[in-house]
Amino acid sequence: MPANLTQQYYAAEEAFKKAGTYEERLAALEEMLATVPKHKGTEKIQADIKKRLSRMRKESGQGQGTGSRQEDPFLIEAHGAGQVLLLGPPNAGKSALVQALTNAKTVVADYPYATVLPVPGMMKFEDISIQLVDTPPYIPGGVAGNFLSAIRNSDLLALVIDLADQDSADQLAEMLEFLREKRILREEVLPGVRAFTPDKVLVLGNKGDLAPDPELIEMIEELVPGCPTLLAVSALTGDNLDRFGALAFERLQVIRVYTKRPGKPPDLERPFVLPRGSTVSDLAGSIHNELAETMRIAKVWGSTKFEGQAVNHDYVLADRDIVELS
Ligand SMILES: Nc1nc2c(ncn2[C@@H]2O[C@H](COP(=O)(O)OP(=O)(O)OP(=O)(O)O)[C@@H](O)[C@H]2O)c(=O)[nH]1
Ligand SMILES: [Mg+2]
Repeated sequence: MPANLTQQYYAAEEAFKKAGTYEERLAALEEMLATVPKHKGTEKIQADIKKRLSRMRKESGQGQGTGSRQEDPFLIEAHGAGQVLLLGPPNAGKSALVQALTNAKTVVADYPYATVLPVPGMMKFEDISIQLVDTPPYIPGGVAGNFLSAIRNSDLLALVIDLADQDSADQLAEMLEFLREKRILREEVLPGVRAFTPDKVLVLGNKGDLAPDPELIEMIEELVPGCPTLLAVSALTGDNLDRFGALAFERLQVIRVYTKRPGKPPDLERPFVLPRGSTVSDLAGSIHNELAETMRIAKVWGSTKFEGQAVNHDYVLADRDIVELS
């Protein structure tokens, strides 16, 4: 049976052949698996890719149960509603931003290259937490191998530039070009591929308090090809930092759902965070594996026409819905 491989698959295979590092080979193989058409004619190819993937992960200690994934300082375990990784040139204020927004103890210094390893912290947004990751500086031409894994593993990228630095537009353009070249940033991303569409990248123009010109933001947006959403902030004065939380929440594309037991008030303290588009069944599965099968009645307060309306298991939930499962 013919394999009928697609353009996307060939592009991933090409990236695999060109890959210079372990991380690039791994990412390309994952993409080959995601893009290979799934039918009888490609069974052998699929099996071969899976075999190579599992061998690579085993060799690097990333297989399940080895525990070494946790030990790699670049691979920060995700917590909260999503992980936002801050990336930017030396001295832009990444550590100061993470310090201003979370309880993390980051090193803020008036000299460059102060941060040597990623540091996570939790940022409060309304009733949930979003994880921020401070990182070592980005340097033109590249980052160390596992740094790329850290970038790919996050849910959102916040590129940090220094508005008081006259090279900030060039630095931003260069970072975006680097991400495109590494195929981390692209127009379309298939499920299972660790890469970002442009909406998953934000720019924080930091040191807004020192920005020389109020029109600087517009100038950068015009100068930088494909400039993502750019927000002027200041880690020092706290200016606009609340807008960053709201923007990150929106771009993570998640919803908060509260649960209640029959006859009891809802638990508004600890929402479940689910991808946008999740159904009542998805919610049940995330509470308990079996619940998705055993639940019979689901009632929703919020997005339904009536309060406490009984809905089907495939009902698509909205942010702030309250759900009673029984
Ligand atoms: N005026 C002003 N200074 C800031 C702001 N944010 C950071 N700084 C200063 O800029 C310098 C660098 O800040 P860091 O947070 O250490 O920068 P970084 O991007 O983490 O630097 P590396 O770890 O070297 O990559 C420090 O002296 C900070 O006090 C800001 O919003 N306004
Ligand atoms: Mg730092």
